[in-house]
Amino acid sequence: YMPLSKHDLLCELKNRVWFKTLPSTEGPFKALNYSLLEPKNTLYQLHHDGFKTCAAVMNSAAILGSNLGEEIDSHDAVMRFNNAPLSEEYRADIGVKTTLRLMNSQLLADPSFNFFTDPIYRNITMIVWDPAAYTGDMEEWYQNPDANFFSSYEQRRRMFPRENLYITDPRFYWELWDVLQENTEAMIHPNPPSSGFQGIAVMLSLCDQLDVYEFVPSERISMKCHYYEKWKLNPACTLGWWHDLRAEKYFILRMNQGTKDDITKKGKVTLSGYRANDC
Ligand code: NCC
Repeated sequence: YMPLSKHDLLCELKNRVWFKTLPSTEGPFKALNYSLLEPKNTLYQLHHDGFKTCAAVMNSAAILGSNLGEEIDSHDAVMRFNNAPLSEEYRADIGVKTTLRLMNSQLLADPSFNFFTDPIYRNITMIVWDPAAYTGDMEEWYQNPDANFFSSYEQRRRMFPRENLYITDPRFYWELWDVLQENTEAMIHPNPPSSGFQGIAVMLSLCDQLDVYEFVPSERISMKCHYYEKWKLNPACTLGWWHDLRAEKYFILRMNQGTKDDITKKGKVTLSGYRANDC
């Protein structure tokens, strides 16, 4: 096992991991005419010029007290995850700007997330993924998704036909998983990568430079889970259980172009995007 350099790790991602939307021309999605439901432009057509500077803000409680809100909002594009709220009380630490939101399928399937009414899900680009088997059997996935979100997706597409809401092709995150496993000395869980890690890969394909906040934890690391659930203690949120967050975080740390101080004080890792690298 020979660890790759920063540049070679990034090139592995660049050469093998590009975001793809649901294969609407295959299997059940073809039969169901899913291509008619899809947004008019692909993610790369929509953001064809890409972005110079980007931020990806994790849902970690460690961001509380960081005062990073302004710094985060000064990026050209900001990605947030799942139901991460933008309420006034968190603004100073997390900012408010949101360009993209990457969510797991629970957010659409479970009505308690108020996906259809909460303004945090309006006027942004959204990506939703659902854990599918590594085998890539689309029929089986459609019949038995991890969370029952296909009907909500259809309903939402009819409600807001001009919205850019994408379903991830499971092959995207399994390709990402392959690169993670091949570059991790230990065996990792055979589960899809976390939303945070998937989002980092999406942003690397869109941005020249990406600042990732509180993925690799700062000195504010704690037992707490989310910045919006101050009472919930669960170290697995930060260290992983179902998702192999430790492997993901170590992988990202190995590509860091920023300083140690940025990690300790800000929980910030700076990565150079696909476009900024010749591979
Ligand atoms: O917790 P979650 O993730 O929504 O967080 C988004 C991403 O932020 C990073 N994170 C979060 C908390 C923390 N203390 N440290 C972190 O590094 C992770 O990279 C994470 O991916 C998910 O990945 O989709 C996840 O979603 C939740 C949950 O479904 C949503 O929050 C909606 O309630 C999962 N929790 C459960 O299913 C109970 C979580 O395992 C993964």
